[in-house]
Amino acid sequence: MVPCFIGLGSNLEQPRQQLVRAFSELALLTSSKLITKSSLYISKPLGPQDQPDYINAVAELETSLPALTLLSSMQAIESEHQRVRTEHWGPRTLDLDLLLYGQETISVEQLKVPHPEMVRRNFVLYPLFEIAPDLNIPGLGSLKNLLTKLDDSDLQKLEPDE
Ligand code: A4P
Ligand code: MG
Repeated sequence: MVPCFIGLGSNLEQPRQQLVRAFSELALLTSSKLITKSSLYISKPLGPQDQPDYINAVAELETSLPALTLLSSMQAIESEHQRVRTEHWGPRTLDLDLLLYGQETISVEQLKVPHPEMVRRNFVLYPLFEIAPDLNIPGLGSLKNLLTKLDDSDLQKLEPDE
C-alpha cells in the first residue's frame, strides 16, 4: 500500500457538504483505505476574485491502485459532483488534486506529482501539516520548512460544530 495525499476544494453548491460527501466517496474507493481527514478550512480564492470563498481540506489514503488509476477514480468522483470545467482556476463544485503518491515523482501529461502548485498554497500545506507534520515533499524538503514561507492570515480553520 502506498500512502497518498489528496487535496479537496469546493466553492459552489454548499461547499462543506461537497467535501463531506467527497470524503465518504474517497473512503469507498477500491483497493484503498481512507486513513485521515484534515479539518475543513475557509480560504480566499486564488485566481479570479469574482468567485466565492473556498472550503479546502486534505485526505490521507493508502492505496494499491497505480497513480493514474487513482487519478481516474478521483476524476470519476469529481464528475459525480456535477463538476463542469469552465475557466482555469474558476469556481467548482469539487476539485480533487493528487498531492503526493508515496515519495514518487511523476511527470506525465495527465499527472504531475508532487502537485506543482501545492507548495505555494497555504490552503494545501496547512491542512496537510495538520494530519502529517513530519512529511517530506520529494525534491522540495520538509513540509515544516515549506510552511514557514507561507502565512495563514487569510485561512480560517472550521471547528467541527461551526
Ligand atoms: N493533473 C496533473 N497533475 C495533477 C494532479 N497532481 N492532480 C491534470 C490532479 N490532476 C492533475 O485539472 C486539469 C488537469 O490536471 C487534469 O485533467 C489532470 O489530468 P482540472 O482540475 O480539470 O483543471 P483546473 O482546475 O482548471 O486547473 P488546475 O490547475 O487543476 O486548477 P487547480 O490547481 O486545481 O486550482 N482557491 C482556493 N482558495 N482554493 C482552491 O482549492 N482551487 C483552484 C483550482 C483555484 N483557486 C483556488 C482553489
Ligand atoms: Mg485540479
